[in-house]
Amino acid sequence: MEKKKHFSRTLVTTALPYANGPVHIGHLAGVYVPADIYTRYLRLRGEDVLMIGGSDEHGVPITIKAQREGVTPQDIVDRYHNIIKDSMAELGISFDVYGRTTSEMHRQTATEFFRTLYDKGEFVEKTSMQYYDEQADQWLADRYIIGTCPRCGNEHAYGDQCESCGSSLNATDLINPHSSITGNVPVLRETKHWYMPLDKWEPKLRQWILEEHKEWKPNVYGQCKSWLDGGLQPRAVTRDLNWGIPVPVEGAEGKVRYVWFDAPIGYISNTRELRPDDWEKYWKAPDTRIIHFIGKDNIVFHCLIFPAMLLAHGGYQLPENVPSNEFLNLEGDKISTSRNWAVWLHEYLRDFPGKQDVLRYVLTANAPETKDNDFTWHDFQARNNGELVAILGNFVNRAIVLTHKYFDGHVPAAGDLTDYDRATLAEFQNVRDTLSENIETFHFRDALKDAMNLARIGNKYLADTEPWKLGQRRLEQTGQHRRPCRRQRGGTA
Ligand code: B3M
Ligand code: ZN
Repeated sequence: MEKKKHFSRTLVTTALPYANGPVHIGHLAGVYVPADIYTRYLRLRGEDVLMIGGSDEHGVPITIKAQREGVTPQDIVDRYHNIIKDSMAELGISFDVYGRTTSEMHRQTATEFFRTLYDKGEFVEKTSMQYYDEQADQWLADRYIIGTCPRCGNEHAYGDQCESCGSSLNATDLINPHSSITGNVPVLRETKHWYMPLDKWEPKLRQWILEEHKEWKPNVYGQCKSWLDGGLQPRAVTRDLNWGIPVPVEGAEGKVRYVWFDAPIGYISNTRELRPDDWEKYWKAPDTRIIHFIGKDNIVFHCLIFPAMLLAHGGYQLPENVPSNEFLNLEGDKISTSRNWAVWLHEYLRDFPGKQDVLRYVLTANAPETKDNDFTWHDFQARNNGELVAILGNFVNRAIVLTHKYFDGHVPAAGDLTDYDRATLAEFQNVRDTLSENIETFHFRDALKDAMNLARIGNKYLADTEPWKLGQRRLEQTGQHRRPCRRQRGGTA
């Protein structure tokens, strides 16, 4: 068996949600709940781990929302950053920092990063034809332009990305392009941009992923392989837009950085915000394990584009793994913000007060780890009643009631163990080891099954050994059997 690498610390990053709307169960199941399980597990083991999150506040998703509502982009991000931050905290997602890409620290970090690449000659400056909406009098970057994906035929692909097949696109690749502002067919106009020659990094990326990370999840590895086999193209990293971080070089007035060239650096700036004095070891030390938790539409950005940026910069570690989930549907239908078809986290928390763990449980039990999955309220109810209450709740309740009734609320020292006791303890040990292994390899559904198996074994043990009989005898021997039981109502246990 391959020897496990030793890491002294772990940096967990979670995709930065666009601050153009609240988060829903799809985001939670895909990214935040699994990342939180992984981080809490490492913390419990006493490891040095940081969980980094934050809002993605630049780019076209924000300006489109602002235009539709007739407010400023700043209004939009201020509103949704707070809703997202508060609701995730209330769900118990235990970020060590939840920052934002409009922060001063981010602007500074991102600007330094750009300058370093620029000064090293890592960009290619190129004039090309880009789409322009004459009626709106505006350049059509990214989501401002919609058309048919040349790879999968999805008719609602954006100018930078198809969310259906995960492809990262150039606007001019789209078939049948039209403006998302006016619906018009756009014209082409000349403009200058800075490009990252991804082709230059292709051999390194090939070696790193295809040879050195065969253990990555098949969906992630497969997408990367298909991209690499298709050949990487230079990507523009600047945009003609008035919302974002200005491009800090001459001749780039009025241009901002492409949001995907900006947001991943947010992981770095948020780490720096949290640990101003020693952030670098979490990014640069070879014994740091970096894990990016993301959704499947972000694979190409985290596995190819961001690593190429880090390689071009120099001095940074590449991620050890990029566990990416598939999508969660709702009652058989794709979750959609525009159709308001979602379970929004802030509304769930309002409608089910105190029921955070039920949602976390159901989203993990049903996590779309290997294929798209479906969330239904029927399943939610069935899992709550049939699993959480009947198995886990029952076990915990019986153990606590017994401890209070017969041992005054203190767990007693173990007496002589029977063979059955020993076998049960060994079984616990085995399941616990499998559970650990499953969490460490990002199989959270299986890990949850293991956790529930611990409760099942416990319930069976209680039913088989009937410790209340023993307890009753003990009370009778010590003459305490008439003492009323404090705090508990009695019952079988
Ligand atoms: N905001 C896309 C998304 O929410 C984007 C992720 C950024 S991670 C650096 O799907
Ligand atoms: Zn596509």
